[in-house]
Amino acid sequence: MHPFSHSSMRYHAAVLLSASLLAVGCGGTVSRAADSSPESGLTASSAANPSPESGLTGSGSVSANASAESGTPVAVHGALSVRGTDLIDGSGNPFQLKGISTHGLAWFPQYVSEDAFRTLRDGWGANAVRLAMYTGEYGGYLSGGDRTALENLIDQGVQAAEHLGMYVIIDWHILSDGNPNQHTGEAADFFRRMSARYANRPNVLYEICNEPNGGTTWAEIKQYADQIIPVIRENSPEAVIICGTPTWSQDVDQPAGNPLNRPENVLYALHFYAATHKDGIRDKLVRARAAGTPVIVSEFSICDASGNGGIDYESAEAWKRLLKENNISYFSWNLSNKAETSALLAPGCQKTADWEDSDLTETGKWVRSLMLGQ
Ligand code: IDC
Repeated sequence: MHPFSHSSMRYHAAVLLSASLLAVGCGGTVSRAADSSPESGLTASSAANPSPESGLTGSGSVSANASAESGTPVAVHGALSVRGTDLIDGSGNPFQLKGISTHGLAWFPQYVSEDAFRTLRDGWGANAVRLAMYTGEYGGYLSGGDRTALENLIDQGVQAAEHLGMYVIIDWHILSDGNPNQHTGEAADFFRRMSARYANRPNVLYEICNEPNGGTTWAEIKQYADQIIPVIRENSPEAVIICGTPTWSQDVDQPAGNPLNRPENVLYALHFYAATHKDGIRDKLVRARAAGTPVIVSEFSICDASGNGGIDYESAEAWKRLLKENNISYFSWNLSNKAETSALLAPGCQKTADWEDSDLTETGKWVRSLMLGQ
């Protein structure tokens, strides 16, 4: 049974309720009843089950799965696209993704679930999640990891997001493998299959190279992106694609001088760690937008760039103001209980959903307040 009539109110009410109650585990109770439908298999693609109830217009590719909740972020906002420097929703209004990034899928698979994502949606105000699949680190997709298991985790994450009406980024998380051209063939193969599997899903975004580094130039990233973007476009012509930028996705001011061959519906990644990246990187964001480049913060935290160390609240507040002023989408690193400052969950926390205040780190509390607009 689907509570189509009042579920939009339910979603918003849940966010407000949890804002006032400081999200003391209320996420699960508010909407769990709506999720009784069985998991649909990969082949039961949403395109086959257009949902007449969603009543969305102006976003041709919206096709909610029959088992998805309505009144959710995706049901309300539909397929996203890029216009000028803005991300816009299916009705043409500016839209801000507010999301949480997983840690490495291979390392913390326990948080890739509908219960975890529902807690983020209803308790934290998140409308999106990012699935970080390392390529070069231990257990990564290109470094001995179990590719089938990793793709199954991605599928689990995409299905969970779809049922909850949340947006989801599939992130090819290069890091130690600093130049994406090292593995263009594998990336093309991966994105060909992902974009075919999730063709026409209004909620799926593709991030094609997390953080180029080690001296990789924008010209080299462009060379890679100009090969990968057409592969995705063949299956998912309208999907929003996120492209990394040089120096661990800090040099977002560079694409303007040397545009991609097919820049439609592409966002450029700027990643920051507030204790390391300050005015210099904030200036890059401002300059990039002034030059017409649409920016997304597809990863950030408020500690230093190691993912650890102290929190810089002053710099974090400056970033918060800048994101708000410019309506920039953001994703907080990381959903895990690893003993590091950027982890959102306390090291001792064993719960995989329905977190309470005492389960969160200082970063977790700050990020939740940010998302709840406090
Ligand atoms: C870090 C994790 C850490 C892990 C390491 C692997 O927090 O637990 O051991 O990766 O090398 C990034 C990367 C992101 C990093 C993060 C913190 O995208 O993968 O995660 N960071 O160093 N860019 C800037 C910082």
